[in-house]
Amino acid sequence: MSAYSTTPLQELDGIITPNGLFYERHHAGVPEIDPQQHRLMIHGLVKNPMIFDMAELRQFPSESHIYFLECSGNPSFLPPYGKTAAEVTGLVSCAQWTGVRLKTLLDHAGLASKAKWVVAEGADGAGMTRSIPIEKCLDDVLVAFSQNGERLRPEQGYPIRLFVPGFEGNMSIKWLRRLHVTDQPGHTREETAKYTDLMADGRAREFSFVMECKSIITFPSGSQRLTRKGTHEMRGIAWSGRGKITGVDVSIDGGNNWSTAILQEPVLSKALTSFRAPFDWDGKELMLMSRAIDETGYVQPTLTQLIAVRGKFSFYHNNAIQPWRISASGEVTNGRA
Ligand SMILES: Nc1nc2c(c(=O)[nH]1)N[C@H]1C(S)=C(S)[C@@H](COP(=O)(O)O)O[C@H]1N2
Ligand SMILES: [Mo]
Repeated sequence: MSAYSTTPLQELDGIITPNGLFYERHHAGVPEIDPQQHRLMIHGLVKNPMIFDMAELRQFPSESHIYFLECSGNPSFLPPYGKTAAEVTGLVSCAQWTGVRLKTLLDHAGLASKAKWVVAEGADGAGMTRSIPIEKCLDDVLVAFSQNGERLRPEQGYPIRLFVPGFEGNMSIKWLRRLHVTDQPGHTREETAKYTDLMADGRAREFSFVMECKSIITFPSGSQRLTRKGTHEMRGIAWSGRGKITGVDVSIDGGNNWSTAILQEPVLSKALTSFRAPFDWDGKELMLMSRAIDETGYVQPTLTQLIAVRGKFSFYHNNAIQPWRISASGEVTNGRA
């Protein structure tokens, strides 16, 4: 089993990723967990430390929400650049998640006044451990047990995973077994050796949580082909970890001119949003681009703009505009290569 698999974005329509095509990333394999034996512990800065079995968890009030999940290395800044949409940004998917709000469980355990962070730990070989600020934990974080109506698949964290909407995928700890409430972040391996951004001055930025606004054209995209001249429909997806997508601009001339794409309802906060725009192809070379804008007014940057801010050493959090070249013969290739 490979350490990751991507979602075939260029083959899908709509905003819901079928469970069998959801991207998958694990650092030390997929553990086989008996739900009868599995427990979730909440301890640390709480009035009543607790251990829940899975049946107890399902007796709390639950909620369902549609959210995207994206790995922060999607793609990294390093070549080789992918050929297809899946190879470029296939580490993003979107599903309807059902679970108990973490706030509900924390309220139940009773937070101490000093509680500032929750350090979440998985029951896999990696013992994946990440620190989440208490404000986020009391906001929209879920302890999820279902995805698109069915119980989580083993690869997605069965029987329970943390789901941290809009934050880098790594924080949505799968096979969740422990929530340690603390007054400090854990500064765990995953937030020191990895998942930090090395800046131009040699210092590393820790805790770059939010997945910034991004989009990708899925048709026409790399490895596809236009077989007739005339009007075509450009299609794609956009998303932002900060909330709703408010617009997507598209260009066919490499970003010199932009027009406005049509957004397909529903447009949901921290979920994929589909967009469409007609364009003409008369057999000349084109360079297709999309740039998304979110409700904070943030505009998806070019790679040049991103590198100007971050320097050349960044690895994670590349949300740059993705160009696709259409050749005179109709072949679509990565405009970056
Ligand atoms: N316990 C545990 N949780 C984990 C991981 C892991 O290896 N172990 N991988 C993380 C990473 S890097 C990502 S991007 C997401 C992927 O979730 P998915 O496989 O459901 O798409 O899970 C995160 N949670
Ligand atoms: Mo990831």
